[in-house]
Amino acid sequence: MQTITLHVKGMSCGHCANAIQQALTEIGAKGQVNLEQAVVSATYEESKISVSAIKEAIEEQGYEVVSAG
Ligand SMILES: [Cu+2]
Repeated sequence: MQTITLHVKGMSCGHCANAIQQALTEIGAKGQVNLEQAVVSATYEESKISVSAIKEAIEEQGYEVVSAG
């Protein structure tokens, strides 16, 4: 398992956090959102999911991933 920290623009409330967490669950990752820091921690299996898939899942919900690492 691998965990990455993504800085995400546009998250403002619990609805945003839920939308992102659910989108990550749908691709088989586990997301944890920190609204104050505008950070999403994603835990995933490297052999199954790519970082770009994680970014895409977040951006499809309407948020901007400004950095991932
Ligand atoms: Cu919101």
